[in-house]
Amino acid sequence: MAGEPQADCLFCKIAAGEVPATVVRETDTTIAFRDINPQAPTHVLVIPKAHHPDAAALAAEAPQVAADVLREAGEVAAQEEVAPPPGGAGGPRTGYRVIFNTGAGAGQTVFHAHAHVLGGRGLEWPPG
Ligand code: IU
Repeated sequence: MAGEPQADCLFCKIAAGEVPATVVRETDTTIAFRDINPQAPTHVLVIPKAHHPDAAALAAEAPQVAADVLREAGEVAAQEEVAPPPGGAGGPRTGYRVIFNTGAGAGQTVFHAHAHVLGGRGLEWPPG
C-alpha cells in the first residue's frame, strides 16, 4: 500500500532511525538530513517519512506531505542561511536549488522521494 515502509529502502531506515544520518530538521511527516556525498556547501535531503518512490508518486498519493516537503526545503534553506532576501534578489552566492531527480535516467538512485536542497555556491544553469 502507498506509504508503507519498504524493508529494502535506505531512506525508510533513516526515517525510522535504524540507519544514522546527520539530521538538521524533523517534523511529524518529514525528516531532513545532510547528503553523505555533498555537491555544494549546503546539500540536505528532505524526505517524507512514509515511503513513496518518487516526487510524482508522493504528490499523487499524499499531496499534503508533498507540500510539507516543499515547505521544509524552504525552512532548511533559511536555517542554512542560503535563502535569498524576500523577492529573490541577492548576490551570486545567495539562492538555492530544490531538485527531485525522477527516474534513473535523471540520476535518481534512491527510490524513496527526496528533495535535494543545494546552496552555498554559485549554481549554473542549465544544470548538467
Ligand atoms: P538521487 O537523486 O536518488 O541520486 O539522490 C540520492 C542521494 O542520496 C545522493 O545524493 C546520495 O549521495 C545520497 N545518499 C545519502 O545521503 N546517504 C546514503 O547512505 C546513500 C545515498 I546510499
